[in-house]
Amino acid sequence: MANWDPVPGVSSSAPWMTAINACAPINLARILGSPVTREATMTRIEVLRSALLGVLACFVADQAFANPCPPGNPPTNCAPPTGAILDLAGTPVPHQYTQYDVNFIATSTTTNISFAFREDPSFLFLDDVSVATGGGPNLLVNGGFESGPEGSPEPQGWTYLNSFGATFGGEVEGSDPHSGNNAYADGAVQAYDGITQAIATTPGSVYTITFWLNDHSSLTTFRQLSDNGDVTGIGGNGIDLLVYAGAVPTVTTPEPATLLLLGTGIAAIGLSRRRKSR
Ligand SMILES: [Ca+2]
Repeated sequence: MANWDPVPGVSSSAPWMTAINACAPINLARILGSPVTREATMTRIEVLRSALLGVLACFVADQAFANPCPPGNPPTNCAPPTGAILDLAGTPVPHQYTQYDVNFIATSTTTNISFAFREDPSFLFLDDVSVATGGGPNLLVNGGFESGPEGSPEPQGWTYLNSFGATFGGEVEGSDPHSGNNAYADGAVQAYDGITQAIATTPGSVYTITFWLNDHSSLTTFRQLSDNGDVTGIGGNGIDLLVYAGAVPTVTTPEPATLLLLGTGIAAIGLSRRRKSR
C-alpha cells in the first residue's frame, strides 16, 4: 500500500469520520409527508429551511475535515493525520542526534507502528527505531535501516505511505546514520509522508517506542504547518514528526470533482521548486 489507507482487518480510528457521520441523511419524505394546510406548509418550509441549513453546515464541516489538501496532488500546507501518540510540534528541532521515546498500551493483537514526516526546507534523519515491552527485544524489523535497500522510500519490513503525493519524500540513505551505515532521511514538502510496520502485541501490555532523530535545516521549532507565508514549496517552515500506534493513520479523500478543481488550480505548483540538498 502506498497511502494512508488502513490495513485489512484493522479498523480506522480517524476521529473526523465520527464527526462526518454525525451529519446523518435528513429524511425529506418525513418532512414533506404531513397533511397540506397553510400552517403545515409554513411549518414544512421552516423545517425544510432548517434541513437545508443543516445540510450546508455538514457540507462545510465535511470540507473542513477533508483538509485543503487532496491526496494525490501537489500538496499545499497539508496537516498530518490525527491520532498521533507523539507529536513533536512546539518542541525544539534537534541539530544533532537526539533520542525520543513514547509509551503506549496495546489494545489489539496487532499494532501498526507509524511515523509521519514533514520537512519543507531540508531533511529529517531517523535511525535506531525500537519497540519493546518489559525489557524485551526490539519487535521491529530493520529499525536501524541497515537492511536497506538504500535509495528506496520503503525500507525492508516497512510500508511506505504518501497519499498526499509529497515530493522529497523519505528514503533509506547511506549518510548521517546514528549507528551503522544507514538512516531514513525524509524531506516531504508541504505535506506528510510516512512509514509503517505492524507488530504482534498483547492487549493491555505497555510498549515503549524509542528512536533517534537529527535535522539538517536551520529551523528551531517543530510546527505542523508552514506559517511563514510559503504554502507551496521548500521555502515553507513546516517541520514535524509524529508517531502513531494502532491503525495505520488515514487522511480523507475529497470528491473527484473537488479533486479536479483543486488539481487544476495547483497543477503548476512544484515544477519551479529548487532542489533540496540533504
Ligand atoms: Ca542505522
